Parts: sequence; structure tokens; C-alpha cells
Amino acid sequence: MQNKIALEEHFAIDATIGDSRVFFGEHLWTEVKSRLLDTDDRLPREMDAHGVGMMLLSLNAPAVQAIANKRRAIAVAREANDLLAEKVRKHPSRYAGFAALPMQDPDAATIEIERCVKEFGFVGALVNGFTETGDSKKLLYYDLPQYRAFWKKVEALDVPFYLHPRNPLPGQIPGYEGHNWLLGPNWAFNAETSVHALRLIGSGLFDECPGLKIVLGHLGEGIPAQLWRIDGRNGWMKERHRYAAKGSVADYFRKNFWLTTSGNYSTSTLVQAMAEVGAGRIMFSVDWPFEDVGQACSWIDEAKISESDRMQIGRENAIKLFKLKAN
Ligand code: GRE
Ligand code: ZN
Repeated sequence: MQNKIALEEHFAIDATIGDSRVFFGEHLWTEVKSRLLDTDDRLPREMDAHGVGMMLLSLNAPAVQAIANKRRAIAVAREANDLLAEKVRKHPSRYAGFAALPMQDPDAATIEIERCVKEFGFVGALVNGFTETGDSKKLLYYDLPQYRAFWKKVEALDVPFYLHPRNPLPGQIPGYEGHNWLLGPNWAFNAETSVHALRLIGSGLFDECPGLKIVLGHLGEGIPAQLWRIDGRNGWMKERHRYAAKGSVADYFRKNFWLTTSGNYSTSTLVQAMAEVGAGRIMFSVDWPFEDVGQACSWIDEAKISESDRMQIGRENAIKLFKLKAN
């Protein structure tokens, strides 16, 4: 399939590139680092070689979310967004931008997303999980009350918010101790991100802001496989714990969430996600530079799904959700 659109694709700036270093041994880091810094030559060649027409770019992880100092977080987010705006200006038919946001300061994040959407034409924001505060016992998840005005603004701007993974802090989850291989994309990313997404749902956020559009990568961070069970148990436990939302988890998951295929090229998992949320809510993505464009593309090009599902997932859903002027 030609002119695919991919939307969990990362770049880095000097201030954030070190954050990706920890995931790779020396031999791979040289390659990943050069990929993260090159959006002018290498990435367009990858796109051309594998039939990707457009990519929605975002900063690497955890980047801004790992900066405890508010003023520095605001400055790094602005710097990254200014640089991304330049990349988009340089390649307007190939790239679109997701804003990085200083969630340390909800008012500053609100101002920054508005600046990026209105001044630069960015198509949404991508945020790397919870935000650090300098106190490892106090992590900021976005269901907290201080974010409600921010969410109202996101809803009013009518742009999607991509909730991207990050690792838990060292010692935060005792079960990972001595089993470092479970961290990162192997497991901890999906565990951390799915809990955050479920917190957003359970907090009643989508009753207050029914127009919010949240994007999750990696075919839904494991939630599609658990939807029935979450609601099955939650239904009869309602009186015994606090679940503030009016509807079931599946109601919101099917109405306020979209999923991408980033880094999860399993046809059986895709088909299962399609069965849970519908092909109209799933969008192709690679997770460049941590995954290969060629591998992702040959998978979606050949996956045993219908041609109309492939067109929706490969391109049409993204055009609709992000209002893209795609070729
Ligand atoms: C990511 O998607 O952000 C990511 C990393 C590090 C390793 C793998 C990966 O930040 O997918
Ligand atoms: Zn990613």
C-alpha cells in the first residue's frame, strides 16, 4: 500500500537525546542516535522505500516529563516544539507535528498546546506518561483535578492527545527488581501506560470532556484484551470502591480512544483489537527509530485483513482524526 501515514515516530534534540540512551547497548546506540537526529535525509528515504507518505513526528521519551524543574521543562518543551515546527515547515507534505508539553505546570501546558496548534498547525500533543516533580512519591497523572482546565482546552482545540509510554521510576514497582528485562517496551511501558489510561477513564474525565480524543500506541497497551474482564468485575464492585465515571470502561474506550500499531506487528493482536474497537479506530504506526519502517510496512502491507480495513488503518483513519491534508 502506498502513501501510508504513520504517527508514533520520534526525533530528539540535544537536551533530550540522552533519555533514549539507556535502552540500547553501545553497538545499537550509534545507529539509534543517528536515526533520532536525522529527519532530513535518512527518514524521508525510509519513507520512500516503504510507501509511507506522511509521518506525524514527536519528541523522544520521557524527555519533558522527566524534568522535575518546571521552568526548565517549559523551556525544553518550547525549544523542541520550535525545532519541530521548522522540520514541518521544511517538509510540509511529509511531516506534521505533535507538541511536547510541560505538564509540570498545567497552565503552561495549556498555553503551549494552544501556541503549537494555532501558530504552527500542530495536529495534537504527545505526552510521555506521568510527570516527575522531584519527589519520587509524588508523580503527576493527568486524571488529577489540576488538569481539568487543560483538558477543557484540548477538547476545545479539537486535537488528539497521544499518551505515550515511559518507564516507572526505579523502585516504583518492586516486582521489576532483579528483572530489568521487564522494563521498557518488553512489558513496563504497556503496564504503566494502560494504568494511566484507565485512570483517565475511571476519574470521569470523559463525562466532563466527552469530546476528548486519546491515542494509545502498541495496539492499545494491552487494554483490548482485558476490556471484558475490567468491566465484568468493576460492574458488581461499584459500591465497594470509587469509580467516578458514569459509563463502563469499554464505553469510553470505544468512544474516546484511538489505537496505533506502533511496535506491535502481530496480526492476531490487530484482529483482536479490531474486534474490540473497530477498524475505524486503529491507525498504522512504526515507532521509529526504535523499530524499523521496512518491517512495519511489510507487515501491514501483507497482513491478512480486508483491503478496505488496510486502507482505513494504513491511511484513512489518520486523515480523518487529524484532519490532514494528505497527498
Ligand atoms: C519509545 O517508543 O519511546 C521507545 C523508547 C525506547 C525503546 C523503545 C521504544 O523510548 O519503543
Ligand atoms: Zn514511541
